[in-house]
Amino acid sequence: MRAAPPVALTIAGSDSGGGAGLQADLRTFTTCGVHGCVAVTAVTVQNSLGVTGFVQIPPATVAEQIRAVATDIGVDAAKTGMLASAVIISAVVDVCDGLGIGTSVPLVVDPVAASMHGDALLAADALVALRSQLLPRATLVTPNLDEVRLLIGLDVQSRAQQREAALALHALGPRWVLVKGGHLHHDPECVDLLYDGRDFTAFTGPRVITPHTHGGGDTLAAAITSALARGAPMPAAVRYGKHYIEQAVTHAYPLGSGVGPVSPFWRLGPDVIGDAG
Ligand code: PXL
Repeated sequence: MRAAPPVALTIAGSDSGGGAGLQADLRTFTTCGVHGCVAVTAVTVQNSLGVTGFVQIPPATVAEQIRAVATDIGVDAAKTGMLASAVIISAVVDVCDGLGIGTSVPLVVDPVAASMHGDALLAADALVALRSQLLPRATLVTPNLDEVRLLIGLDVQSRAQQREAALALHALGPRWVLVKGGHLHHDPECVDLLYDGRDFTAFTGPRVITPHTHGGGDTLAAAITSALARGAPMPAAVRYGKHYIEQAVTHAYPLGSGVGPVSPFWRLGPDVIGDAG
């Protein structure tokens, strides 16, 4: 009998267009060699043009999904994406505390607040819960610059301010912070800054010019979570994630008449993808 692969759990919303959310997480886990489990938090109605609505899953059901997975299958690393509301955040925090998720099991928090079209995916009052309850339990938090502005009120315009943001975010309690520089559009490179309260590590890559970046943040966080599930130390996990997302953005494809997704296909062999890769 084969050995089981490492297991990663995503606590996230569904994207009917298949480009972001738990769909992006699962395909990233798969192409990173990790078995993916899911606790669904919300079901969004969306396509390439945006999100037109969503329903939330009852908080107790979110918690029960996490418990069902952790107590039988086991979780090597977990990540959160769209959490929708303060009551879901509280339920997630409570159940994770009892299961060692965020302590013995690494927890990556992608502080998703809105879609790239600007549609809200997190209630305004839930920001407080995210900041005060979830961030202190995060092994890693991975904000983009819009999320930095929401979390700490700093409008980052430079690499120097990226450092400032990392310091302020780390003070909220996560073990590691990754301030992503993808939204510094005037910067010819794309620098993601990792900070553990002591050392800064800059992960520098090319800026890939494409309109199709839907699911990019989810994909990066899921690739990092996959590496953590395999036991990689944080800097190596972020390096792995950075390489994964660079390739995924390079291979992004159009879908519908709006914004297409980043692609996991680059990880599959040419016999599978043909010209699509
Ligand atoms: O990419 C952030 C994100 C996460 N989760 C869901 C989403 C989106 C963006 O649209 O729809 C469900």
